[in-house]
Amino acid sequence: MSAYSLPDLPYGYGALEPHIDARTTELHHSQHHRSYVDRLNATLEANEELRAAGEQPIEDLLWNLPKIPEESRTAVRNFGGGHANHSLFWTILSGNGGGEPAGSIATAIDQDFGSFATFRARFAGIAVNHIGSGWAWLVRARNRLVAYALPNEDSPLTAEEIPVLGLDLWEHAYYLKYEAARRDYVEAFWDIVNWDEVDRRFEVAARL
Ligand code: MN3
Repeated sequence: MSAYSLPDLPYGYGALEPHIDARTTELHHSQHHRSYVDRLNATLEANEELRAAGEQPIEDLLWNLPKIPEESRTAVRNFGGGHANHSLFWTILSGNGGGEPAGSIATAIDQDFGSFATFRARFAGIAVNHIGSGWAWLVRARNRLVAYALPNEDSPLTAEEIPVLGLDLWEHAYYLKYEAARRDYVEAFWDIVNWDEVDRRFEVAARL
């Protein structure tokens, strides 16, 4: 029995064109994300103690990472993080996205960063300057919004911080179209952010 499953994308593989090309989205979802799900399930199935752990939502599994037996913890961190991160990523993107945020998230960004323009420049700087694989994150932490990068598939949830926006910085996320120009990929990201979904996630996080 598989505990976790690959979610369908909320749009077709070409929906994020021209900002993210269809082939990249297809490989990213059907190969990379699927591989995280499969390897997470294999990790949980291989350890009798972990079978019940796979019954919780993926977010809870990562929140409770310290409770995972040490011999399996790195695998759960990587593959569970990969599943959670990509599951968030697909929802905060939209072919009809872009523009500026509205609602509670807009107010919070103004409050914690000064303005949307300041936030956008800070987040883009973090994303462009991060070395190697990882993600740029906007998280709700200790009642405020914070932006930072984490390496690999590490999830903010493991630090008990709630991600509301994330940008995949692995080369598989952009290299087919952008090659070494990560800066252009980061710039294109702003045209496909689904701010309604970011706002929804922020409101859920603010209630926790
Ligand atoms: Mn990825």
